[in-house]
Amino acid sequence: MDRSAQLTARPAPGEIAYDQPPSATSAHVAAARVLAANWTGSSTVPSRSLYPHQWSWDSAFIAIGLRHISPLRAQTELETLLTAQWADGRVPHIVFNPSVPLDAYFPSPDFWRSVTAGRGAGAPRTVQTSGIVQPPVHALAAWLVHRADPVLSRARGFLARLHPRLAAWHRYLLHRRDLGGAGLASVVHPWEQGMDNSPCWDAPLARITPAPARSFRRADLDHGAPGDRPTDLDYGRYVRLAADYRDRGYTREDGEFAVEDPSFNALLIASEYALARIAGELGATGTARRARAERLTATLVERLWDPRAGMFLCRDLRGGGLLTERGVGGLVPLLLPGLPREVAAALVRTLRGPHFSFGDRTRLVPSYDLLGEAFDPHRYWRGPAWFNTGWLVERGLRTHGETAAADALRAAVVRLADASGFAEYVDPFTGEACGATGFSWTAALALDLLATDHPEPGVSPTGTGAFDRSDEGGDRR
Ligand code: 9WN
Repeated sequence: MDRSAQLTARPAPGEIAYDQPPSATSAHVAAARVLAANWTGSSTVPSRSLYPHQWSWDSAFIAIGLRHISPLRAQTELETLLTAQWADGRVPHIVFNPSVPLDAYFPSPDFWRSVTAGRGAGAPRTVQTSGIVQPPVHALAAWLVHRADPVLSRARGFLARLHPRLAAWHRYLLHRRDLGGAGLASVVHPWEQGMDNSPCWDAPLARITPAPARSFRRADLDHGAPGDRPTDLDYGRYVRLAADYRDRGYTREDGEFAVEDPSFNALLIASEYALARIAGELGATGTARRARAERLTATLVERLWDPRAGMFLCRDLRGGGLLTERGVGGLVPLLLPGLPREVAAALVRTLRGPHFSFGDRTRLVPSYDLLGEAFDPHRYWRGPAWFNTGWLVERGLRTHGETAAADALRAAVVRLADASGFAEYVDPFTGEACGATGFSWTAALALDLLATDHPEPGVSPTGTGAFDRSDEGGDRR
């Protein structure tokens, strides 16, 4: 099969040869080709078919991979996204491309109506966006992109221009979104956390009256198999929550859904460490930010760690208490260097234990508990393995010196990404491709793991662990 056919074809189960790794060069070329095909000139779409606009956390992951091919494109990716930032600091989860037809994706700009409904919150006037957010991976991405080519970055004033925007973004999350009052940021819609359809949201979503099915038309089913996608009932609830937030002017976060999520907050903390580095590069001191990242790590453990589950859980602020569902987001805090040693060790045991079975029954980390009642190996975020969470857990394992497990996960990400045609997600047991193929962050993060071969293990207590390495281009000033 020629390469372009491979990028769109979905391999049948059993077709994937796990034990024949792709050559690094062919995987690199194929991944770079996906990113080139999805580049619009100023940013990258997650998928040409399913997601034809710019998505916030996708762009951060994409930039992390793009820096190995074109540091300039990687910088531009983040700059384009941050141009659509709202005056209150929020970075919208979608930046719409005006040349894409309205019916290509739902909910479209005429649903969000950011320019009018978001006026009070400072939505931009010249670009249409959604009104909710996604996980704050951006400062981390900006730091890594800078490290890939510090000379270009300094010449273009990349960090100097981004720093105030990133600082405003974190301020928004740490103040406006501290709905629980303990210091952590909350999400007000499942799409904000990025794992839309996770069973973690089933209990809080059950309280939401769905919008009538006839009141909207899903575009995702034009491209994806219904069995791989959220149900109509879930969609009705997503629509209701987003419409209610919009109708409150995107300024009142007192809706029926409010959750403190471990992955969202771990990414915020990792990005706080990165912002401290960025401040240092710009001649300021990052001490206060680093101290805050350490304090937030302690708060995360206090609020969301469940020693019996051996992992982090979500806190439902409207239903009162920790949700019992085990989602992969509960393993993501492993990337934090300041975790207590026993917490990190327990997370690694959970990753290898019966609920996720990494290295035994599963090839990549499943998005949800293998033993959970809602587990489904193909349906969106209810079991399949995703490449961004694989990458995050790999970074975490490396941060805590779990080199053998990190090497195994790294190899699995690269192999399955390439073999699945850079699928959006895969069956965690068989590696069968699900969702879209030619998916941007799958290609980008495979590229990143291909490029960052065997970094030094170990933790820098004031740095960002595995992100804080010497193999990212270095300082060529
Ligand atoms: C809603 C773009 C996005 C990802 C999310 C993923 C999916 C959108 C959707 O696609 O969400 O934002 O329509 O399902 O869940 O993580 O950012 O790739």
